[in-house]
Amino acid sequence: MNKPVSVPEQFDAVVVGAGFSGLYMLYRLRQLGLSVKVFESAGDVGGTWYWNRYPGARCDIPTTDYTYSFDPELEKEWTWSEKYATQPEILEYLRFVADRHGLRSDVEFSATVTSARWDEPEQRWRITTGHGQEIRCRYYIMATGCLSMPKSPDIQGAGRFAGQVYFTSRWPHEGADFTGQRVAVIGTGSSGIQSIPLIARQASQLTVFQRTANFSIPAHNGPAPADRLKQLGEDRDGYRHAARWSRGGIPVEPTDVLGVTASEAVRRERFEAAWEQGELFGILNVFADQGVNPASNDIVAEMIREKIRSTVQDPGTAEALCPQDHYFGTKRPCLDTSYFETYNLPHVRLVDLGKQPIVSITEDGIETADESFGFDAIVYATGFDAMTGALVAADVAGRDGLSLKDKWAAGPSTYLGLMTAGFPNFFMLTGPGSPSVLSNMTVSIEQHVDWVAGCLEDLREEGFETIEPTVLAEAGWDQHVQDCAAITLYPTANSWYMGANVPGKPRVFLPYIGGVNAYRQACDEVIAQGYLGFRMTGPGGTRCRDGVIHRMQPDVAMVMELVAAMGMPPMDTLSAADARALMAATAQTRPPGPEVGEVTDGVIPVPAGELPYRLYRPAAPPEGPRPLVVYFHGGGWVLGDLDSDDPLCRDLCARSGAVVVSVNYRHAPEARFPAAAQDAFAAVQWVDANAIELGGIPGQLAVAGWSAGANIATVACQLARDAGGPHISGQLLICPVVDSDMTRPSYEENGDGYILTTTLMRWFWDHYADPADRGDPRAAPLRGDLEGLPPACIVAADFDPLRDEGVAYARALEAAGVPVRLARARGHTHTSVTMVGVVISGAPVRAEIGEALRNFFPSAEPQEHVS
Ligand code: NA7
Repeated sequence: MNKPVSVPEQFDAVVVGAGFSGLYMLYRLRQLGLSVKVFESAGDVGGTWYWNRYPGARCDIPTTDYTYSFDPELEKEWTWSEKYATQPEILEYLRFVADRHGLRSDVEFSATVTSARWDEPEQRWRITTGHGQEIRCRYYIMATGCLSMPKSPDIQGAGRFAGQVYFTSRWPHEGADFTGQRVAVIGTGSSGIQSIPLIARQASQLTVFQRTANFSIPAHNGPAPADRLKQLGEDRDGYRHAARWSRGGIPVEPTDVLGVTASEAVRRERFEAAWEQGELFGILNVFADQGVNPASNDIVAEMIREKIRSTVQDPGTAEALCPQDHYFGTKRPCLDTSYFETYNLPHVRLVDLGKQPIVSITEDGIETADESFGFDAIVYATGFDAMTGALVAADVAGRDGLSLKDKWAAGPSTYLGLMTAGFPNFFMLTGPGSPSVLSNMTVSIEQHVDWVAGCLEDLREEGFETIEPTVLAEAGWDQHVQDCAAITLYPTANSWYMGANVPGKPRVFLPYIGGVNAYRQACDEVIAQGYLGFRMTGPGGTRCRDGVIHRMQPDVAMVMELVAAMGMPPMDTLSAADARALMAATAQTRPPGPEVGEVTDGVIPVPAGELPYRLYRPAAPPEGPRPLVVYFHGGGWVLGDLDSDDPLCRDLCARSGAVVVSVNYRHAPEARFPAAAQDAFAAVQWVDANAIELGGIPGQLAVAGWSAGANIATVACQLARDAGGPHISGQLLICPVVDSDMTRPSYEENGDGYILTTTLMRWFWDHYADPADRGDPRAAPLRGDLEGLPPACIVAADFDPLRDEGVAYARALEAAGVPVRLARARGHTHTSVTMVGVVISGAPVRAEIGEALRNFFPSAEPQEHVS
């Protein structure tokens, strides 16, 4: 144990932790000329790699990538001996880095920070250590790691065992010798899976207690991959740059092969290649959709299960080792060396706690529901209070004495994973809300540290002394972190990513899953926008540009990028015929939407001729008549047809349990106002009159539409009321056009860049109606008499030029006594909610729509399941 050195009272910065992040932070702070003290509770540098000394402990990212890149000389002088280096070698590397840059002199080892308090009058942090030191610093930086706080054994009787007890996360320096011993290992995460084969080599009996079977692939360890060494040799800077701007922190080209549509041969070939490669980012990239689409994920998962079955000889043990309760990747997959083979050894046994739960640890072993086991040693490989554990345990109190633990009682809240409101000058490296554990940690660490260092430099240059995120910016980031997770399968698992492994811990998705590249871009953008969402104070005053860095749903943003990359001409520069052709062409590439029971086409005789319709009948029982929904497609009265909104109609049908009749009406400019509105009303009359023939329940009829289709749907409601029928039970208006007044703020705010533009809207109006007609309630239904109209569900999307008129219509209907449900499509555009099977974040909005439709028909049967 190092003797505590005397420290000066004041430092510019205090850093907690001397692992990968703390060491680099120290290096960068020194470069800025700041005085720094690092406190490290361990006896040496290394962090995670200091503590996790269990047999078999290795990195699960190839070590050529799991390495600092800030010092090119360092890279020249250090060569990793294996593809996945062992814990001792990684620890040696960190010692080498510390020595090379003389970092130890500013680190106090075996010293724990016991509390940190923000001193408002002083504008400094007051730090207390376990040695009783009192230190003041301007900046307090937690470099405490994501997997550093071991989970306390949450098993009955854990303290009773009289034999040897080991924790993988706190392995003794002198090692452990299990020769001739009866050993239990509890836990089959990475630590268990890495250590079990090696413990089995020594133990006379090894019993593994498995609560959850885990996916693991062979690491195929050996020399560092030749192709990677070649790339690094030829262009190290280019390689590192590509890693920094990659999704996971390793330059892996994301595939665009979809598991659900790939042929069996392609599936097998891609899987086997990833299996042979033995890398996490490879096996997580077999298919582009495996992280979001259950069917695609199942393909990969089943192929891994096949491998397990073909490796483990005893079929019962093999089956118990096959993960079944979570999607592949949603819990951290493992890399192993002979893990599954170990169960073929005669002295190794698996106990499936699902079938045979632990009742208690006893003085001499473990008692399960069925058996008593005697052991000489128990190894706990039970994991960590991940990502937040070390931070909340550190007794940090910010402004007004608010403790971090209390602030985060319902789950962590951060801005960019780097700071948290109410805690000025308090930084976290790899905090919750940062990519950290989902990425190659070293790349993320260097990015976080560089960002913090750059920030401190900017503060100094601009004469500020404190920085703190705003509540608005932080709430926006928290929402974005959850939005990114919500479109994936990850939140469905009981993983430590979700805090699910620690009893009582709030279930919140902890890391940022949007990618290292997207995260880096967000961090850079925040600075480019003058530290958007941060408040900076100093003797010269305060500066705060409040705001939210990402408000758009992540998958909507992705679609927008794809559309922009296609470089299509703006619709409003085309003729109506060309615009229609373009719309039809883009519709070709969409997923088809959910299956329904039956789809039939027909025609509706109306005064103007015949209108084609397509009828969608739900699949699920019961047989017999259903409520009817007459649907009108979008397209500004100019574009669209029965095909254009087909996936949406299927979705509405499946979700509502109603028969949906999608009607094609006459289009402008060939048939201008009021043709479309007249057709809509005539179609509603015809469907009502023919309800029985169409399989509907007479008198249970609603209208629905999107955009201009919603316009004529609600106009039909007004006409039906005025004509004394037919009775309409409800109106679903998705992003409706309800007024010709284009001065509402959303036309300005969202007027350009979100597919439906203000210019395009003007183009639609010009095609549809003469200026003199645009105030007519049959064109601008907001201006009509709204009393006595059917209950409405109105969808208003944040990034829609039509947002404000949709909201205005909802308010006006309410004022007229009409029951209204206003569904906010948060982070969506005019078009994205309707993108069935493409924009996953639209599904909750469509679920709300489906519920609204069902509620229009009180006696209707419950809906079918649509995910
Ligand atoms: P993990 O991945 O959290 O694994 C811990 C294992 O211990 C896991 O199988 C747990 O089952 C099991 N566990 C935890 N508590 C219990 C109790 N009470 N009873 C039985 N089994 C239990 O931690 P690791 O240290 O292996 O790996 C952490 C990360 O380090 C890893 O992901 C890599 O990124 C490196 P569960 O799955 O929760 O049912």
